[in-house]
Amino acid sequence: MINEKMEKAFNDQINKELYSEYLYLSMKAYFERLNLKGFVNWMNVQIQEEHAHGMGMFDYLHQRGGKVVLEAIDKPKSDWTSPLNCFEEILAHEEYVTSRINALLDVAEETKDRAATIFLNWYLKEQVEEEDSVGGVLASLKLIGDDKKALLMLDKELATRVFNPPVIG
Ligand code: OFO
Repeated sequence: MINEKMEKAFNDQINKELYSEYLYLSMKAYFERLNLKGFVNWMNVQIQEEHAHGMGMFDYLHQRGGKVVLEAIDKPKSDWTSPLNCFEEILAHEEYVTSRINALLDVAEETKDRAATIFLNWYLKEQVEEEDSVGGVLASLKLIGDDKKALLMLDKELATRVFNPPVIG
């Protein structure tokens, strides 16, 4: 049976993962408006990944005999000033999520929940990948500046991203 404090921390994080899904859905709508279909595809993959992250914790909590309590999901913003501005915010968001996973690991340590530590290590590794992949797109956008042709080339590249359902834990 999972400790109450750990259970609460997991429930908070499920909400954050589902908020991430919602945020990327809003960003997908932004890129639809810009008609940048490769960026739309990139967001689509991100949306599915965030859903998988949330559901991974949802399933894990049940596996550990815990209770899932869903809270309201915050409203994401719906406008950005540019693709660069959007990706700057994504990186900041992912860094925040990384800090939350670290906070969960602190609770796991505090409550001596070794099983949760092992499970959460997967999420920490995933965050390293997320920050790296977002950082890569952000670096390209900085190089591109106002070059519309280069932006379209990046859009083509982002169209190739595919979702591979993660094996969590
Ligand atoms: Fe779930 O990794 Fe992004 O937020």
